[in-house]
Amino acid sequence: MKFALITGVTSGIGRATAIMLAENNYNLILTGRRNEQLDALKREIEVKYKRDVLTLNFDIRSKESVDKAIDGLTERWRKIDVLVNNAGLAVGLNHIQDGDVDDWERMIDTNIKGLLYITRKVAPMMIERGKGHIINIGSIAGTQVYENGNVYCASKHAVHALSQGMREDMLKHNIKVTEIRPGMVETEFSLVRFKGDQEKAQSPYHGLVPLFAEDIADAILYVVTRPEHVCINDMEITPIAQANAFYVFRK
Ligand code: NDP
Ligand code: 8X3
Repeated sequence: MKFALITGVTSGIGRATAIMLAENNYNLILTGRRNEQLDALKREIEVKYKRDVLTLNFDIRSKESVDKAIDGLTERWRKIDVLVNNAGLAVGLNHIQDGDVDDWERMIDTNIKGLLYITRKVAPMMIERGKGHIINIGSIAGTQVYENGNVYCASKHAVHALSQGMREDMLKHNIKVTEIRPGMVETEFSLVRFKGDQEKAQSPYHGLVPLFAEDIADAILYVVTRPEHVCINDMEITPIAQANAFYVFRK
């Protein structure tokens, strides 16, 4: 039985990953801010898959909260085999001169600093055990920059750089680092980006079949089930109707 810690499981990719790893014999540490969804997912997994689940309810932007939650883990839960750095968001879609500084801070604090806070606490536990696997959920926005995407793209470029840096730093510790860069995935992502505007949130998916959260969970399952000596470094995944951040084919 293995242990995985997944950040941001209250919806989308994180939730689908929790379910898929539970189906595949993982006990889980699940984190997010919405406690009701966290509790419901814990119950679902315990009842349906008979796995042990620990929920940690904190805002990943708070270093104090991250430290307190991870420092509070008992010995059993400190044996983390897989860390999925998934929690993240895009807020707003504006030219740089019109950007909302609060939106920028939310993206930078969550996508970059939050990922760093968690990794800083979990990586030493993996190093102590001489094994582990860190999976960073980046984005196609981590290697490509589109108009209005400025700060979100910058935050995911940081995840791309950090993934490469972590892989180098973790090399002698036998710890795998994988970056997964999805294109368009239908989750709550667009609803958050467009601040609750349902109509705008649906617009990216008109006339095409997007990826679903389960498609990314499936990729995560693939990378964690490779033989010990194999590390999948990078994966870029788009729906068949999306070539990259710029070209999309709509019917
Ligand atoms: P969702 O909005 O459905 O899920 C995002 C998750 O992140 C939620 O569980 C949310 O939980 C959590 N989260 C956000 N902010 C915080 C915070 N401050 N502290 C703790 N948890 C937080 O979107 P996705 O599932 O699509 O997004 C998951 C990851 O995938 C993100 O990193 C995103 O950038 C990336 N991605 C998404 C793509 C897409 O098209 N959907 C494409 C490429 C990458 P809660 O609100 O309860 O805290
Ligand atoms: C989400 C994909 O293209 O909206 O990271 O930036 S995109």
